[in-house]
Amino acid sequence: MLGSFNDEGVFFAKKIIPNDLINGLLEEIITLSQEEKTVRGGQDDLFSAAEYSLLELLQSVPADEYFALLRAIKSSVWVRQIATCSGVVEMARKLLNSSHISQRGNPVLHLTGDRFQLSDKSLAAPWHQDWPALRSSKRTLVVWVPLGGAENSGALKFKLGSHKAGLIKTSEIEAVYEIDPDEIQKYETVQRGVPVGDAVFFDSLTAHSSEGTQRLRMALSFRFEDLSCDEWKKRKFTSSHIDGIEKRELTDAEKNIFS
Ligand SMILES: O=C(O)CCC(=O)C(=O)O
Repeated sequence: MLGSFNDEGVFFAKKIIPNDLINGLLEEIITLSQEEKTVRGGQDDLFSAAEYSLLELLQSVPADEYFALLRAIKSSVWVRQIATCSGVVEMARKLLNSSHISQRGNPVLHLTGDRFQLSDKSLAAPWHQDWPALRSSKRTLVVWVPLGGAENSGALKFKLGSHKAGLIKTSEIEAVYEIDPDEIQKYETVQRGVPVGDAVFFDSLTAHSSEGTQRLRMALSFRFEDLSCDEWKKRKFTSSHIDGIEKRELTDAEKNIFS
């Protein structure tokens, strides 16, 4: 497992998130975004109910109210519980090969879905590495946890082995640190559906992207840093990612961290 992760920069973990945590979060999303608080049923029903409630909300309140709710959901205790459940923390320790790990920044909520798009700008992410937005420990692990809609084209795409290239040149820093696809064409692309309950662990240098979807696809991401990283210690354990991304060009010193 560790060997293939070190080689490919991505690891698909099966059934690692307890169902009751995902269901608890979906029920909370439904409760907070609609008046009717009695939705019951299996996970697929809950996810469809969450999609319906969020869409109703989006169509009935000003955009800033909708965004405020999404921000509130991100700080839910259910999200914290998912990000720190024992299976996830143990896997992060193994993959980082360190027993001293941290979660410096806050979790992020990712949505794709045609009807959730508020402008002509897609909600999908172009090819990018996460490290430039994080700038914490040299080896930082990203965990991506779908809440629904990621069984097929809603899953992330990865460029296997691209983490070994260090920092890849970016063309655009407006939303994420976008990479020109030509820079990473030599790496094999993998897109594997991720059922609810599974999680994807990837190196923050592994290039990845997402596609626009028709229905809602919702996922959480959070990061683990290696507190025993000497290089990060020298940078006084700073990070560019606490509540959001501080968007700026990489300094020469930052570029040299991986050379
Ligand atoms: O879920 C998505 O659409 C994008 C996720 C992503 O790029 C990330 O977690 O870094």
